[in-house]
Amino acid sequence: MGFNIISAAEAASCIKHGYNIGLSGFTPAGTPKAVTPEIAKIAEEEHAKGNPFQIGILTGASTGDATDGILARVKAIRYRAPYTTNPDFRKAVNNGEIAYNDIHLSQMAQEVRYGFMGKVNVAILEACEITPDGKVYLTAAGGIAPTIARLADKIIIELNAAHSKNGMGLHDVYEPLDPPYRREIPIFKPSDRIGLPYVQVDPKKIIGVVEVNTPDQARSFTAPDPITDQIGQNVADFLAADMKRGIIPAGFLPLQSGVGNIANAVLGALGRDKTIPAFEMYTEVLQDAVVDLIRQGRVKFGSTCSLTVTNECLQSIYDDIDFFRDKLVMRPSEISNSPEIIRRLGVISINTAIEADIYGNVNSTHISGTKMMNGIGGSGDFTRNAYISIFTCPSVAKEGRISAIVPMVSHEDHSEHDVNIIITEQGVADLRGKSPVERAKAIIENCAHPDYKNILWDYVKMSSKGQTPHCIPAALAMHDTLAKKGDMRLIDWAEYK
Ligand code: 0RQ
Repeated sequence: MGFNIISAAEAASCIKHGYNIGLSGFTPAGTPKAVTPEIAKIAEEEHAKGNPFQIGILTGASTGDATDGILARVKAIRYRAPYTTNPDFRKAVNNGEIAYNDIHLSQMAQEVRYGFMGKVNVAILEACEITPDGKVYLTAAGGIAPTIARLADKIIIELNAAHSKNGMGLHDVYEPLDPPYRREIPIFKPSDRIGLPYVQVDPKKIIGVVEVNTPDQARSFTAPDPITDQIGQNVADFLAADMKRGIIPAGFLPLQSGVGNIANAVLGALGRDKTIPAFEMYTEVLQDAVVDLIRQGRVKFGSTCSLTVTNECLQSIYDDIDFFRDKLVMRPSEISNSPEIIRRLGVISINTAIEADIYGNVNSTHISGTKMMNGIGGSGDFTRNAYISIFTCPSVAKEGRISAIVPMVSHEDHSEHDVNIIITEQGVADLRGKSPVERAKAIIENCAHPDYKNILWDYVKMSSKGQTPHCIPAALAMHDTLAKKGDMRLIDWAEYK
């Protein structure tokens, strides 16, 4: 191999206060796991001595606890972009301890290249193989690895034996040029390959290789429940009907689906619905349900940024690589989430909302308007550019005390101009071609929980006329009622007129 084998602690000692580190990975998949806990130890030692020690973290999407969790707990993160999911990180962000820049995932690599986030001092890349001339074979995700590897002053490789070398060849590594020299990204179908199976790095920049044998910190799924199953079925029925009407071509269109239990249930339902032909995915995360569907022949090809699957599922792919090699590709997030390609391919996007309003604006990130949940992730990349953009969510949260359908979202990530379809377990609101007033009717009648239908109609009745009727003093009154009385059903509109 020709590189120094160093310990994780030795590698971490190269990271100084004020550095920006760039990490491979996208979700816990493919994220380094050995060096970052050692950085946390250095931070604790320095803090005990009264010295400052904080770093910036630039990566593809969320990481595992070994990065966002451990480093947030020891207050070692000054700056972080983009998406995260860690509860301790979330707590620190909402306490105002971390500067968190929640940008669209497709933009992360280019904004690092444009210099918007400062220098990348050190890149840490997880690999299943590295060659003496600097060919780095990534593990379970593309993320922003090619960009940070090129820009960083120094590189640390975590060579992780838990990822089989069978994974070599699953990646298609491609980095676009920057304006004004940018050209089209020549992907015309999900299975097109346009790059290299490895990240080429300058071997002189490699400080050393840390040998690791640690699986991804994958999240497991809770079993689907009747609500998620019903949402999944509603999505499948809607898509089948759109195909029958000829809106979706008979050969179907590539799908994108977000993370989480709802997304997994949706994919399960689509797989079972035999009126929908075998389809392709052009997505950013691929979960266990899709791997099963590939095995069953229901999914013909999966283009993704990461294999965000359970460790058993990942191992089963490595073990059966001859079957999967021509059915899967992993791409950098700049390509998996590229607006250009999403629009060209006619991707159907399916993402999860925290809340939606009666006009079709969607909040995917903030609880009650101020507290960050996870982040926008790739949901904006796909929603804005999809052929059909779908949002799903249960109609109520917290045993019915919170309605997911509200008069006005308390934070907006996806606007009424981009959102085509809202689906809850109650039903489907098709917003395409509708005015705001028509949309309100569809959303309240088809998606709101029965406990909230009259409440929402009462709001509409008290709104002043206009293109988008609202009663501004009352627009966030359901959120205010939740804060004051703990249950949105206790709203008294008279207090807000
Ligand atoms: O709370 O955790 O205390 O039980 O929010 O909600 O219903 O379990 O749904 O896990 O799929 O998460 C939008 C956050 C949904 C996620 C979001 C509470 C609810 C529960 C979680 P508990 P569920 P999920 C691909 C695309 C944005 C990014 C994205 C997400 C918790 O899907 O981060 O889509 N999406 N990226 O009780 C208060 C409300 C609530 C509420 C739900 N209205 N008010 N709490 N909850 N609605 C991924 C990538 O880009 C990598």
